[in-house]
Amino acid sequence: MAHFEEGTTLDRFLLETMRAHPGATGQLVTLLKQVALAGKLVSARVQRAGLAGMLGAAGGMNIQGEFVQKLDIYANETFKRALEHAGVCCMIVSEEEDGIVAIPEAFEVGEYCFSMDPLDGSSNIDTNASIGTIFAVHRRCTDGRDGTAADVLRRGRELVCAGYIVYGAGTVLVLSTGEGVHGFTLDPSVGEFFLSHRDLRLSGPTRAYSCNEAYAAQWDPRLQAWLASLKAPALGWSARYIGSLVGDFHRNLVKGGVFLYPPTPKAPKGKLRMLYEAQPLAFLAEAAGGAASDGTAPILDKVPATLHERTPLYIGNADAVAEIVAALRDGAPSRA
Ligand code: P6P
Repeated sequence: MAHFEEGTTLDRFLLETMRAHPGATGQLVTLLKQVALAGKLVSARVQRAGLAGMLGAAGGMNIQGEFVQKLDIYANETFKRALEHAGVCCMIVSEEEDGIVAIPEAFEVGEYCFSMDPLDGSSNIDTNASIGTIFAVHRRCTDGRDGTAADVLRRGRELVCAGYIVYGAGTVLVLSTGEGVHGFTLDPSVGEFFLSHRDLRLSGPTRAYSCNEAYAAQWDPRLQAWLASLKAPALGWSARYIGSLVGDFHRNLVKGGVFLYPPTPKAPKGKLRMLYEAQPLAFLAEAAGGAASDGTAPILDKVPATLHERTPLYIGNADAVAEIVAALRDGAPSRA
């Protein structure tokens, strides 16, 4: 990959990365520029949410049975509008939409399928905690005008790109096309994303775990034993949990850590969704040298059966994910 100094704009990064791929048509660059535009619009609205009466529930319930916040609706519409007219997508899947969103007849379709959680962590909106947009991009594998479920119900290894935009103290877009993971921070004074986190890595051991421990008594006893084994003072582990997947994942990507959302009797398949949460973050984790598992198999090897399928998720530094998988298989390690 070409050498990019800090301060490179996202546009320059995308154009120069495209030039490194002679067969590139420019459609993916256009798609990601539209994602960046939508991210800027959502960021501006999130920053003003407290003032603009955008906090609080909008009243509806989405397919997940969750109370939909007004910003969820705004984010969903903004990303759909930014992508549907650009001639680069043949379908859109969203956490906020029951079924596939087709590209309106008035617009050309393109070769990409865009899956998103438009505003993950939205239950945290009125606490000013980090929230974000998570997205996954497949190249279509079907013919015809409109994309179908078959275009996205595939192994995550077939993704061409994945990323997220975290709306926190700053707005950071993190993405990968498989060759490294890079972060771009928005300078709202000029409306540009600048390269700020080149080649983020999840390598080496970690001593930070991230989970909702209130549910721990409901987990597999072997996982409970693994968690308990971390708490010997000499081991120096710490706990960090925001309750917003994109915020928890971003902290772990920048500082190291392992995130767990295990199944419980109430959520036997876990809470998080394969298509637009687990798969894109697993794509990023592996591209950064980390790992992501459902407890038995790599997330990227699984094929979702439905658009909104859920999965258990263990993701972050590879050594910690491997320990969790081993504990669920063989029981917790003895840390003599
Ligand atoms: P819990 C937010 O509602 C979310 O979908 C993810 O962003 C987050 O990781 C998870 O749920 C938090 O779930 O059960 O800990 O509140």
